[in-house]
Amino acid sequence: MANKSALLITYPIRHVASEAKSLAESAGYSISYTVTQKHLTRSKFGIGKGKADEVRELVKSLKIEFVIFDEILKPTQQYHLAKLCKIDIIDREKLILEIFRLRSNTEESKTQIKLAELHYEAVRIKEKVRLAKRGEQPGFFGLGKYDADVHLLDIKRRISILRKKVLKEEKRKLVQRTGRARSGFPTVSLIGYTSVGKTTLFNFLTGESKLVGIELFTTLSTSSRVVNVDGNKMMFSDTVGFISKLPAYMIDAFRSTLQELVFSNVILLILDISQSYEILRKQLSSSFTVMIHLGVSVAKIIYVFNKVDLVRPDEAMEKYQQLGILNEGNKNYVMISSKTGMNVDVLLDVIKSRVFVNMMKVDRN
Ligand SMILES: Nc1nc2c(ncn2[C@@H]2O[C@H](COP(=O)(O)OP(=O)(O)OP(=O)(O)O)[C@@H](O)[C@H]2O)c(=O)[nH]1
Ligand SMILES: [Mg+2]
Repeated sequence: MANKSALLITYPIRHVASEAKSLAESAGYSISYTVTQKHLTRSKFGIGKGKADEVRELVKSLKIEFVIFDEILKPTQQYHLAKLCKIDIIDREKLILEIFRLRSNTEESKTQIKLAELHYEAVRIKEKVRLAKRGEQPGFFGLGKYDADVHLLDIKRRISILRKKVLKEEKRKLVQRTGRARSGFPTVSLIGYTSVGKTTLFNFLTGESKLVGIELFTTLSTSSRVVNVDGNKMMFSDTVGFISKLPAYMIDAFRSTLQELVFSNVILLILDISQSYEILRKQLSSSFTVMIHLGVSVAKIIYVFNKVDLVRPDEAMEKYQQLGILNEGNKNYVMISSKTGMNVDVLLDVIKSRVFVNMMKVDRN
């Protein structure tokens, strides 16, 4: 894939800027220039007018093809900035959608992503209609020239067809899950921020060889395998990673994939302990946001600090303590390396005891 030259507008915070760059690269852009700003949510352009003019000049002189804006922009802001710079503005929402689209390789994930894309488009067409009524002529820069109302109706129709498809898949999975529940296998789901090592751990536990990678969002669809752990059969599920500022409708589009979590007996919330405290906090809060949105019980969590092979033990402990995770009597965290297998046996012991406790709780309810 030929890389598209882009100018990145992001926050002046190292880990935030570096994540934005990884996202952009994962979507096939190469960043030719980076502009950092403390505020990216100003009313008209996201950034201030002076900065926006500066960006316009940079775009012209450096022959930039796209501007990547590391915030979720309102359609009006996106429109104003696109009009000023005369090129497409890819905001964080669009960037994530583009990566999802590139990575989707199953029928189900393709449908889910199409649904999210149509939602994104519908919001922008509505804005186009609104701008047109105000006498503006928003008929360019991706907004389309044809009759917006007709287009909007068509999108709504397609959304409703895809929703039905997703719903059908949800039902199919529910039947599958009920069957599984009857067969009595406890289920253990692996969740966490993108790139923390979920699939690497899944592969280690199940002997699978699912794709892992440093790029963001390597996994987009769920894989489940039954594993015999010391005579106890358990079902492990790997799933799509999370990221900060993931709009709720995108979580909803992945609902059938993520619903597995609601029914799991144990949730392994995986964090990358080799990252800074700020990033760990972000990984934790993004995972909580998704879990709360889906209605997953936080009580089922075992915190798994992965990539411990990359840090000194005292450093790892210090970060864990800084996070202030409540540990009410039961050990609810394990430090492991999915790459070397270090402590995975300890993790399995913790899982076994937790599965038993959690299943007892379910039985009593
Ligand atoms: N050093 C080290 N690297 C690891 C470990 N676990 C995973 N990695 C690396 O981290 C990167 C991401 O691993 P994945 O397993 O693809 O992560 P993921 O959480 O499944 O990521 P997504 O599917 O993109 O959300 C890969 O380059 C892995 O080799 C570990 O314990 N130690
Ligand atoms: Mg993965």
